Amino acid sequence: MLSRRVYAKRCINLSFEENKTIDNLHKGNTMKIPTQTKLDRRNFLKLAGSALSAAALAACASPISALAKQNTKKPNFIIIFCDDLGYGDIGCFGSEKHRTPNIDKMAEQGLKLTSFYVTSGVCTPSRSSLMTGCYPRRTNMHQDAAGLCVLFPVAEKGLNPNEITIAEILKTQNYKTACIGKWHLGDQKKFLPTKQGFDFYFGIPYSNDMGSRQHTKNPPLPLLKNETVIEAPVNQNTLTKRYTEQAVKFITENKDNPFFLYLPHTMPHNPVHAGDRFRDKSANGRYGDAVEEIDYSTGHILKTLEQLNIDKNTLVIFTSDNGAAKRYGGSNLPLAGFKGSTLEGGMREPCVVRWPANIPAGTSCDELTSTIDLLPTFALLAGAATPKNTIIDGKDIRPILFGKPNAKSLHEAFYYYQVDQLQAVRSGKWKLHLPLETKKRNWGKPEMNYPLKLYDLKADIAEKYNIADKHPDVVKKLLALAKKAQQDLGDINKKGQNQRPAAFVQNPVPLTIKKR
Ligand SMILES: [Ca+2]
Repeated sequence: MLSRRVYAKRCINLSFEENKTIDNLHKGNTMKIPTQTKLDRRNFLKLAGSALSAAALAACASPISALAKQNTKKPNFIIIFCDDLGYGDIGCFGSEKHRTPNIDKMAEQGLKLTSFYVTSGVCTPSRSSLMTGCYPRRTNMHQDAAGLCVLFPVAEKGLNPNEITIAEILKTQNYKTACIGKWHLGDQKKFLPTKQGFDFYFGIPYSNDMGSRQHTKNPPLPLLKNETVIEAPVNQNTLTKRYTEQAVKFITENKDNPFFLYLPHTMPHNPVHAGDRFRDKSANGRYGDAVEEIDYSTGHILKTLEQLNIDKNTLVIFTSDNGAAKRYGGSNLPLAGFKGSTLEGGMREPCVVRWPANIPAGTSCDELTSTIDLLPTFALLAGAATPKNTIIDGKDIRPILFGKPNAKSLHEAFYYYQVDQLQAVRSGKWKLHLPLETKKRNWGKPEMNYPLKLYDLKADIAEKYNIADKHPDVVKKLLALAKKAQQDLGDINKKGQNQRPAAFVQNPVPLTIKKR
């Protein structure tokens, strides 16, 4: 379960501002509460528990009614997170095969982020970053207990409950939270979304190709409601529809209070499924059917926000957990490479952000942004503090979202890891592929004697023209940045100085329907 003691400790040490607030409140000086440091008593107590000091408890007690009022103005957050959807798979990012009018309209009303990255070309590490605001190696979620690239069913490993997730941060500000979809950060009870800050969970715990149909040793693919398996094997044809219904229900029930909806779709990951209304309707087989159903789902959610008159106060992000796979019909064009690669196609994702009250309509930004930025940015937007004694790799991207003139990425460098190996680094428009004797792949034999390559991504988004010879100073600078990451986060056979442990359970058990 969530380590209450650790959370309480971190809450108390959150920041100078936070401590000042507690001091002020303790002295009865409730007029000086900084807006970013409002504490919600119920959730704060729930999370912080018995380890919280008496002073902090007293601090939480007085301003309850005032805070409740202010909380109604906090923005809602929705993250629609596809599984294996490619950079070129939606209309507003260039797809000519898939009809995605709802997502395209969302882009017309909002912002396209065209250099938006996930931190890994595969599910588990990528999702760990969205939840924690950190690179996967920071939290040791870059590989499973056996060194494979993702978690598998009945895994002894999971995201450490001591990590403070984006949901837990929002809980301190009285948000209602739901995770509806594929989790993939641990399938044992102590690792489920309900133990990581989510009030409600509905979905599958790992990938849809990890059921007993694909691997006889696995349990039938389970569908969970909170911590209980309610269907196994799950009927995948109706999953997108059911996720959407659950999402609309959650939004409707929480229209009067701030909420965070994390909607990690199971589709269009292989084996690709679509509902009756969408099956055999697209121009791109089952893959296209699934993408068009996700588009419909997105439109339905946006329409619900409008009908409830909360769309202006709701920030919605649409993106994907990694690039399209090579075989199943998806496209990463114009990027090179596929899922499971440190080429752009594996890790740069289509991203659309809509928030009518704050994000200018019909805009686009090519500054480097990433899923790791969402935790600190949402925290700031919600008036919550981020844990100051814990390294967070993400940056505040509010100026980019709000379309501030000349808003720049705050990332000096972005790091591309494949499992445990650092393979590339980007800084500004430059991307350096490191020279590697053995370049690791997720599966199969490594690529041998991979040479150093430098690309100018502004001029050469497809990574075709190696211009390392012409820019020795740039190569030198990026090699130095790579060295920093190798020391900080580690590399193959090298521990990083600032990594934090994942968590493990002994004797993991399969998630199955309990017999009555
Ligand atoms: Ca994926």
